Amino acid sequence: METARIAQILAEMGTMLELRGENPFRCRAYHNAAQALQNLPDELSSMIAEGRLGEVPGIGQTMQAKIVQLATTGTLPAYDELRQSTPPGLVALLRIPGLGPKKIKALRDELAIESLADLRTAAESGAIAKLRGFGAKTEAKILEGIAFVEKSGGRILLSHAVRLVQPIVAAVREHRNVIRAEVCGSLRRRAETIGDLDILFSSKQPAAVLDAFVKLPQVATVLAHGPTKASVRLADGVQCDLRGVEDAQFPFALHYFTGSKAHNIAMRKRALARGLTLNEYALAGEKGSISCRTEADLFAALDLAEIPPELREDAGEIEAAAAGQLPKLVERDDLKGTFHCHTDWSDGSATLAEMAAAARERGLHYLGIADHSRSAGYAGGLSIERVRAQWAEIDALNDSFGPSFHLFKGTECDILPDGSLDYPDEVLDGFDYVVASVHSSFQLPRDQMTRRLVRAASHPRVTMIGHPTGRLLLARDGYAVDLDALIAAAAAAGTLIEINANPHRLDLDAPHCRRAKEKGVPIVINPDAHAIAGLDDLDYGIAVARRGWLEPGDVFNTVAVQTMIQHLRQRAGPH
Ligand code: DGT
Ligand code: CA
Ligand code: CA
Ligand code: ZN
Repeated sequence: METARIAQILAEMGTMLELRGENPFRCRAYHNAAQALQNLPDELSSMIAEGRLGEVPGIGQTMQAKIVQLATTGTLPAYDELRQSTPPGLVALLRIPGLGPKKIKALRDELAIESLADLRTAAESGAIAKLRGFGAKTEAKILEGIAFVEKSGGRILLSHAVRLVQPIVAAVREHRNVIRAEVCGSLRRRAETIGDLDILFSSKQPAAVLDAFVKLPQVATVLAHGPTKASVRLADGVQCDLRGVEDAQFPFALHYFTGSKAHNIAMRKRALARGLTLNEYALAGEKGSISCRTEADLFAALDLAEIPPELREDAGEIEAAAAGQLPKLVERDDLKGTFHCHTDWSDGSATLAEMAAAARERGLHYLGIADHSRSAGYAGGLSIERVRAQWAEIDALNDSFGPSFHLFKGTECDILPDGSLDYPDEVLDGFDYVVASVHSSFQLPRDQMTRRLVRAASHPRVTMIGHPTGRLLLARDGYAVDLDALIAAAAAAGTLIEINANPHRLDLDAPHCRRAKEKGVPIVINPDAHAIAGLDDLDYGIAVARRGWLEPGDVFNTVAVQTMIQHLRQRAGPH
């Protein structure tokens, strides 16, 4: 059995014993042993063979016997018994913010709570508020926690994770014993949703850093706290893992804990093919370990160009890096402007002038306005008269800007259920560009929805398709649609497809961006901003584009303002 799995089993046993209220020292022994296994100086199998397991601090005699049994037979009766006698729902309660083993044991003893369902019933009836050591506030918190866990499966949006991690990683970096620290895991890869936060640091005294970490004000519950690793639950229920390594190990650990798991496995294979072993601490060969100062050194040691974290999904990035064919990924500074922004003419909160000023402050040279169309009554959709009034105001603002900034007249035009558009062609002709989006009849069968979007993408006045699947991350699946058919139609008509950078949407997703690129469909990164702050969401759109292998040339809004003015004029044709 793999060492990591053995460590996991011991940790799980420690947790189950805690939930039963066993002697804390006994529980600790399991967690310490699990921790020690993760930091072994050598391969477990050779340490067992040489009888050196006893030398490892944190592994006592009884624990040694258990580890040897697991390593050699793959089973441990004590583990199976514990699992059988621990209700499976009980461990899940640890995911609720503010509930540690002690509280869970009290709930089980006093109210026979053994699952999330039991917990909800008790909290809703007010029984928890009456328990000693709980109270009404805790009960309300528990109800919130249940809602969160059920809604998200425990995952959170990338934007949420970024907000949470920033102050924590800053605090870690400020600690005087820290040499360097980085965010790893799915957050460093800029995945659209995040399971837990992973932070890595290097230090000569990791224990002191971890002691400070578990006392941070953001921490609600300490799940595990050892000499080189701690896991905590933050006040809003999210788990955060912090690991410390020696500085010489940092590049290897950074690479390993950035993942993805699939990428790591492929990298380890590549190392093995060269007679090297790669793990979270080192890259080693016959003649000892190869020292690396940075991740780039690690890649170079395997004859690879440095692979950006966003590409590390074992989706061809290692082959591309070996062949010197990695894309030069688009960056935020490549964006010269953006489209699909709302103002207070429809359901936005800022005025045209305010949005323009905010865009300029963010280094953009053009901004495409796109208030809702007339059918979108729920969102203050614009009548044709209001559209013409808005054009006049945009013309006046453009006169005041000069050549370095430009507002484009646009609309987020509803795609009606039959695929026709919400304004007549002669009105559409007056816009500089048109975003066409679905905002109604989400339940259409897949073939009908596909025909609807294909028809819109083929319309000569449509510049781009907005949020093409309509999904809301962690809240609502997208409507059923054949995206490949949409991409093909967009390619044929020269229509663009949007990456909606709103962190709730991130739609088109990264794998389909890559497909669109292959089919020659340019992508446009739009914030769908409904307020000034929404413009900052462009960073999340860039994350999706990078995960989709896009280069500046694949992204429409990387061209300069004067080129864009001409480009849109040509697309619109003479009228
Ligand atoms: P998440 O937290 O679900 O959003 O996704 P990650 O990728 O952050 O996953 P996490 O937190 O479980 O682990 C962080 C990284 O550690 C992961 O991306 C790759 C590495 N890792 C974790 N478990 C394994 C494993 O069993 N094998 C290998 N090769 N790598 C692993
Ligand atoms: Ca993670
Ligand atoms: Ca983790
Ligand atoms: Zn929309």
